[in-house]
This record gives sequence, C-alpha cells and structure tokens, in this order.
Amino acid sequence: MSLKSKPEWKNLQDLSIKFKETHLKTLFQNDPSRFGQFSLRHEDFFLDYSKNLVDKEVFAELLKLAESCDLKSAISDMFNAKRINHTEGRAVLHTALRHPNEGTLLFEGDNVYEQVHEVLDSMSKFSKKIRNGDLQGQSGKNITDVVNIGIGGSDLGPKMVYEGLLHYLNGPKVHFVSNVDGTHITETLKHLDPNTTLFLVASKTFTTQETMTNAASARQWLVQALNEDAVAYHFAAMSTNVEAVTQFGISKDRIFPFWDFVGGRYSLWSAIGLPLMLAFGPDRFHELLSGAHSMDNHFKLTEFSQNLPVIMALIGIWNNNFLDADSHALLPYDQYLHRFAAHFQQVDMESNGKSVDNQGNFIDYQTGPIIWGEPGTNGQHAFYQLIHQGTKFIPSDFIGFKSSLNDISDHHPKLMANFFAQTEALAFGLSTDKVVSQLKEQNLSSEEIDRLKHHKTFAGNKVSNTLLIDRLTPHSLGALIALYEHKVYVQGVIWNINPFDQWGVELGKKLAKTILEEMNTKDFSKHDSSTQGLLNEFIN
Ligand code: G6Q
Repeated sequence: MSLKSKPEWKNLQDLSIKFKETHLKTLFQNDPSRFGQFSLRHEDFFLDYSKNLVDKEVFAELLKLAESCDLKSAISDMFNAKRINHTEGRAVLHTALRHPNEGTLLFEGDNVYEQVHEVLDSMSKFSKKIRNGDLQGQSGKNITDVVNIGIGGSDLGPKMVYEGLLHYLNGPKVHFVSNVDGTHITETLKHLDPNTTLFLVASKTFTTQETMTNAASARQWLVQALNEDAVAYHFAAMSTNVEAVTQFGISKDRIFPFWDFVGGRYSLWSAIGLPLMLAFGPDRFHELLSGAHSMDNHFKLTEFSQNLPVIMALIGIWNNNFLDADSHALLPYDQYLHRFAAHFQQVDMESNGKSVDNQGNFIDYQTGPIIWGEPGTNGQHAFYQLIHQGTKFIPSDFIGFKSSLNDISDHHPKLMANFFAQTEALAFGLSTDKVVSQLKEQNLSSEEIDRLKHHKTFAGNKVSNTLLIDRLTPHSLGALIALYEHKVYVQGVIWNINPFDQWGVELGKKLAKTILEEMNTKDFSKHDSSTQGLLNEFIN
C-alpha cells in the first residue's frame, strides 16, 4: 500500500487541518500537563518536544504510522546485516562499528565484531606509538601535526567530532584538507613542518578526485622537502581499497581498512576515525563508540513512544509532511559543536534527499528537509530574525548542555538563558496588545504606536525540540550523533526510500571529468550554449 493511501497517513492529514490553525499558546493553556507528557529522559539526555503542534491524538497516530511502515523489522534488518542498501546491494553496519567485541554478527561468513575490533586494535597500537613517540618522522622527530586528507563522509564526520572534543585534545593537532581548491592544502601546509607532519589519506574508494589530487600534492610537498623514502614515515591511509593504497606507496602496516557495509557519511566510527584516536587517544575514542552503542541499544530495545530517535523522526515527519515545513534548523548552544549542522546536513540530506521509492517509483510526497544551522548564540544575531518574524515555518532543534567545559565567570548561565529564552520566544511570541501597552509605557504617541506595533509583534507558534544533555563528553557526543543517525533512518523507512545510497552526486562528477578533458582540446561544442559560453570565457 502506498504511503499516502495508508489510513494513518489520511488521519494525520485530517488532523493537520486543525493544527494548521492552532497556536502553541492554546495547547499549553488547555493542558497544564503538556510538558510532562511530551518530554522524556534517557540517561544523561532530556528531550522536550512539547513545543510542537502535537497532541495525544496526533502523537498516537504518528506512532501507528511507524508501526504500519514496519519500522520494527526495518530496525532489526539494519542491525542484523540485511542488505537494506538495496540499490548498491550492501548491508549497513555502522552500528557494528561501535559494538563491543562480544557475541557474533555473521556477514558473508565472517564475524563482523571480530573484524571491527581487529582494526580498532591496530589503530590503537599505531596511535599509541605516534602519541608516545615510538613512531616518529623520518628525521627522528615526534609527530606534532596530522593532516587528514578526505572529503564528504571522509571529512565532515571526523572534523565535526575533532572540533567537538577539542577540550580533550592531548595528542597531535589535526588539520583537515578536503577541497580540491589548491588554496585548502596550500594554506594548511604553509604552517607545517614536514619533519613532524603525518598525512592520513582517508578515502573509502581511494579514487575520489579531490582526495587523490590533494594526496599527490601533499606527497610532492613532502618529497621536495625531505626525500622519496620519507613517504613511508609520513603517510598512512584508511580505505576499503587496499590495492590502490599500496600502489600509492603506503606500506601495508599503515593501511587501516574498513568495509563496503560502512557508508561514507556513517564512517567516523571506523578507521576513518583514526585522526580522532591520534588526537584524543584510544580510550577517548572508545568512549565515543560506547556512547553511540548505548544509543543503538536504546533505539533497538525501547518502545517507540519512549524512543528518542523515533520520536524526533516522527515529529519531523509531522512538521515536514503535514504542516508543510521545508527546512529544519540544528542549533547547538555549544561552540565546540560548530560543525554539527554541517555534518548532519550531509547525513540527513544525502540520505533522505530522494524522490524514488524502494520499489523504483517516483513519489508524490515530501521527503528529507533542508538541514542547516549554526551554533547559538551567534545565530541569534544573524538568521533568527527570519525564524521569528519571517514568512517561513522553520522547526528547529535546540541542543544544550547543563554544565560547561569552560566554566568561566558567568558565560554559561548567559548562554543557557539565551537558549531557553529563544524557544520560549519562538513558541509564544509577543502579542500586538502587549506591544501596544509596552509602547504606551514608553510614552509614544498613538501615531507612533500604530506605525510600530506590527513591526514589534512576534506571532510565535514556531515549533522546536529541546535536547538538554548533562555535559559534552566523548560518550555523550557519540550518543548524540547516533541519535541523529537513527532519526534519519526512521524517516527514510517511513518515506519508503533508501537512505544509504547517493546516486545524486554522480552526474556532476562525470560531467566534471569530461569538462576537464575538454579543457585540453578546447572543444566544448557538445555542451548547451550557457555551459559552452562559460567555458570559453574561462579559458580565454
Ligand atoms: C557519503 C558519500 C560521500 C563520500 C565522499 C568521499 O556518504 O558517499 O560523501 O564519503 O565522496 O568518498 P571516499 O571516501 O571514497 O573518498
């Protein structure tokens, strides 16, 4: 049965008519127990989703929708290595990457947990040796800087976590180079000493144009400064394509493999996390994994009505498909999480930015929203204006921590006062009546009041989730990332799409290859007039 013809979908559509005309203010006035009903605690996470346009009936119907989409089996299929990425014929096992080495998960005849821990152990040995100086650069100096060369999933996740855990840094500094724009590697290398720099080439396929180009330039920089033999001391790689890495000149003991069942945007838990282990040490990396694993267990074992990723996914579906929101803002109130939205922009939009269902049909309902965001309070001085008073309906997630890692003076109470004030202002606004009485108190003339009153009115009714977490630690960050990964999966299941492929990135890559070749022949005649005109302008 198609999604839109399910009775649960139809019921939600009927309910949405009323909720498009309902104000959050009314929902709160009518039900004093609202906060208790629409909030829950799981370990050190507290989620308040009461500032959404839902009531018991809507929530119950959303839960029924999840059941009717066989979410339970979909979750178990993922954990149990079914080939749910059916357009690429692959299993999806990022959850196995953070599973302890206990029990068995068989895939293609191997115990995945054992495979995973073998690589984790070799990463751990290598990291320890680099960190304590047992492994040094060619000239006998300790490694002080690591350059991670990768893009997309081989960059965004590890970079976000690196920034996220900077408080815990006690190893070499990591620099991330992703863009094929020569500026990125040039500006990075400018400040580095080849004698003390280790390059990590992070590429699942080891064919990605940007990464291979940057890796070649890094190699050239190193060889020019030192010599050809230095490559063996100053390079390591993380890849599923061991053969290609060997051809590049990296020795086997410096190749950290992973597998096809790890999707790029879900790979920070695999060997792709090596820069994190180098920077923070193996123990911290294991804490990150264990945080994610505890969220995996919560997701797998908890009934849907109490399940954080499921609830957040369902609220997202309600806003996206029934209340017509087309974007979703991620607003962490923690400077360390300043790359959080960038990472989840990829995880969410690359996973659920699809318009063909699992049966191969074009679909006629909305799928993944536009994901964006910046940390608070910076965003408040920039784009919040539009969320408060613009014409778009933008649901948001506010993510904050009870205690700060840098508890100086009164910074944290100030940060968090803004955090709570914003969701209140968004939800409840400021009525014109109140604006008028405030302006009267300021002794403004009635003409002035009439002129200004609507400009100063806040309609409110802007929905948000609030996630309040005890403290930003490797464990809580691991759990937070896993929470959002699973939210994206739940939505993909309900939309009946495959969240694990990314065919949408292929066409541009292919055309770029052709154009690069044509730049030599200067014959662009096969292109449309705009592309031809631009290319001629570029080469002349
Ligand atoms: C992520 C995507 C994509 C990928 C990059 C880098 O899910 O597949 O962002 O991670 O294209 O690919 P490689 O790791 O193969 O270089």
